[in-house]
Amino acid sequence: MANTFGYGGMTNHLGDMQFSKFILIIGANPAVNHPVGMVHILRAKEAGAHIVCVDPHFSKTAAKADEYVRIRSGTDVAFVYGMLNYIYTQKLYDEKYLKERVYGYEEIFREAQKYPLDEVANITGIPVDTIKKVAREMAQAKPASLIWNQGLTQHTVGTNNTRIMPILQLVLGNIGKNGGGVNILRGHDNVQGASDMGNLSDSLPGYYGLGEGSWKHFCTHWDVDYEWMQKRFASKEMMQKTGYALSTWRFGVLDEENFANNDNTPIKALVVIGNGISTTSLLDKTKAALDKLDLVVFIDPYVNDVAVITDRTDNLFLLPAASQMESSGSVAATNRGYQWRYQVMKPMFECREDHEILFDLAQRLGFKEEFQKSLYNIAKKEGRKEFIWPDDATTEMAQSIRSIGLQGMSAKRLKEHCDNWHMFDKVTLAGMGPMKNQYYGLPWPCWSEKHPGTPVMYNDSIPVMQGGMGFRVNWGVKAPDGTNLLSPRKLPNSKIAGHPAITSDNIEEVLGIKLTEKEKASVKGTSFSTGTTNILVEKSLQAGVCPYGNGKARMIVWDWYDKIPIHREPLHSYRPDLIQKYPTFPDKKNNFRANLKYISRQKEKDWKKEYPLNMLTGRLVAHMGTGTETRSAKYLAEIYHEMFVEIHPNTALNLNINDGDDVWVYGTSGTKILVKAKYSYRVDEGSVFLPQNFSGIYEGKNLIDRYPEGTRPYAIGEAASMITSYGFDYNTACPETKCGLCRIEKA
Ligand SMILES: Nc1nc2c(c(=O)[nH]1)N[C@H]1C(S)=C(S)[C@@H](COP(=O)(O)OP(=O)(O)OC[C@H]3O[C@@H](n4cnc5c(=O)[nH]c(N)nc54)[C@H](O)[C@@H]3O)O[C@H]1N2
Ligand SMILES: Nc1nc2c(c(=O)[nH]1)N[C@H]1C(S)=C(S)[C@@H](COP(=O)(O)OP(=O)(O)OC[C@H]3O[C@@H](n4cnc5c(=O)[nH]c(N)nc54)[C@H](O)[C@@H]3O)O[C@H]1N2
Ligand SMILES: [Mo]
Repeated sequence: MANTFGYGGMTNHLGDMQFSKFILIIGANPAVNHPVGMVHILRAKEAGAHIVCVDPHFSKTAAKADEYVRIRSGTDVAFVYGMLNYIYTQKLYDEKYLKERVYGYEEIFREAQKYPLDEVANITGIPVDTIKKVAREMAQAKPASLIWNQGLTQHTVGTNNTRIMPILQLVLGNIGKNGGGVNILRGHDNVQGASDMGNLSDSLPGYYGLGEGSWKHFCTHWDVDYEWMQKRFASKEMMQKTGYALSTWRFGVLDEENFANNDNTPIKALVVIGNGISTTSLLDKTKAALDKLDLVVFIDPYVNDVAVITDRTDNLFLLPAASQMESSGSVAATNRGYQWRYQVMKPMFECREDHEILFDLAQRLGFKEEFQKSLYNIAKKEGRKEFIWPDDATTEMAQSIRSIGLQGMSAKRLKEHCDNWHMFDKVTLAGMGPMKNQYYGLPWPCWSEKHPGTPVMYNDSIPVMQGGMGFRVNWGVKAPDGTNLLSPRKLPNSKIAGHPAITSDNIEEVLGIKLTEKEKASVKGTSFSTGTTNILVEKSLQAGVCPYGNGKARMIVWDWYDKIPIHREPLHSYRPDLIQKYPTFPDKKNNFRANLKYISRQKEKDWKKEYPLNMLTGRLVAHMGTGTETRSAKYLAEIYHEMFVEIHPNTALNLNINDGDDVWVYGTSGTKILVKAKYSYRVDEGSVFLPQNFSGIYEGKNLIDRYPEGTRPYAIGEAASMITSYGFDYNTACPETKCGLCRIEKA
């Protein structure tokens, strides 16, 4: 997503799917993982939309779909190229849309020719007629919506997957339309907010990146000295360098060859706040790293699952955090809309809200004053001595995060929305009565206090003040081949066609206006996303244009290894015969500070010989994430109380395994888990499925006695991440948990 359009997130929203005529659900299981969102999909179905679910596992969503298409995991790019091949030869694409709004589609159509349908059928396991049928139905339905989630991202080609899907939707002209779009159903509560806030190792908040300009932008807003900030780091280079990721930090503790990527220093301490971490592949590496560190701290309302996995006996701290019921503030939903969450009860016992723990940490580290300075500044402006948490923090976010347009948001507006739920249409999100002219939660971008928010992104047929916009101009106005990247189209109420992002240097020329000397001085050297005043944005809105420009979506990312997405076999492929033709990426050094293996791992040996089964993983409706919270809830633990592996009876019986037997499942890293076999027709004969929601048993060893008195979960089990295969997305380092190989033996 991020690299096709420049932003991450869902383009439309859940209610908007009720306007779809066709919904392609690929690599997502909303019936289990987004049951409330699923209601909208079922409503669309009742209204006549055709629902197709493409998944290697016959999921609960597949059961509700009009059509289930079984795909071999890790081959979605090939499947979509098959569709594109057919769409191209049958001229089912939206030519006008492509010409006006898209750059690079000719190259995509050329690439699609390399995927004849019988070849695609061979790669994916999907019959030629099915590929044609899905392509035809989707192309003819106007509009069609596309939904994906982790079934597409947790692969070495995860980024290629998440690029080919918007490409398909652009070819069909479905982006920027009600009932269309790419709808990525996000994970945790507030995961959208967490990424907006920059809980990422490659960017400051608001997707500003880590460059000097970004640091300076935030130093200005935080009112701290840039030089002081730089001194927090070993060097300027380290300040601007992508950090470790959740998946790669272990290498920074364990592997000496990796220390060079981290200024020749091993990681010595780890603070875990709000993450299970037992859910990351190579759990044995996580354990080894936890054992080796000097200091480990968990900030969590529960006993974090890996706290019982590590053998360390000292310098391991559990700091009890308050739960969401005991805290308050803004949280972002999957549709980029923010909501206010009120505190339900005061924190119980000795637990404390996360921010209080972090304020104390900042104090011990010696920078509490700088950490809180902008909050005090906001209070001072309003004549207060003390800041109000979390309201002033929301103001700080809104004022500094202009790249995605949070400046129209405020604690006051969000509380009004929350207090007046009944004044918003549940399907369109449009406000009514006193809430007229705003959309529920002010989905970003929300450019100013008068802006309504943006329920559907990239709709250039409505005025900017109603949430209209073209595609963001994020990579210059010309492609390296000289092609103009600006859109020839105009937003309604505007005389200005495609234009670059608005800056202090170009505003007069682009908008055809004159700034006063005073205005000029206040915006000098800034752009729509930097600086401290909203003048550039307000002037753009007055001229009827979107401040981030009006450009074309690009299908070619010219500075990436795969300039356009292509199919590459998984590292541990179920079809080793296809590796020669569709090899994985070259090994990559310094990928989120780790030296990661790709081709050398794929070619290391004939993996399938030792590990003949394709391994799928996913979620259970009654458990969340690692299951720490839900397995501690009596009634949820009762629903799924033990870890299992779904296996086809034909496969199981050939291995002398009966339904309910204990089995060892061996992973390609030489690790193993002890689980119950569950006969299932939801998997094909070559695949098995493991839920990801268990922890507390480690290679057969029950760790329940390690939980402190009174904290034992009701259900424990082996973690799938113990045996999921080595492998990381080439661009994001997300682990390849959605396809790997394994071997099963009766215990
Ligand atoms: N009840 C419950 N709800 C949750 C969660 C939970 O743990 N429990 N977790 C939350 C979080 S953090 C997230 S990120 C979301 C995740 O939401 P989803 O992505 O929907 O979750 P998964 O079940 O992991 O995977 C979805 C589907 O992808 C399929 N799949 C696997 N490999 C492939 C492939 O190569 N191609 C295709 N097309 N499909 C494939 C799987 O079989 C599975 O049915 O759910 C959120 N909601
Ligand atoms: N095999 C396989 N592995 C996977 C996946 C898969 O599909 N297959 N999916 C991956 C994905 S998408 C995800 S998101 C991860 C799951 O992600 P995890 O982060 O491992 O899952 P959770 O159990 O939700 O972890 C949240 C932790 O935060 C704590 N917590 C809850 N509320 C608060 C709070 O207010 N403050 C603090 N400080 N802590 C809090 C909880 O007690 C828990 O320990 O799993 C990943 N791993
Ligand atoms: Mo997630």
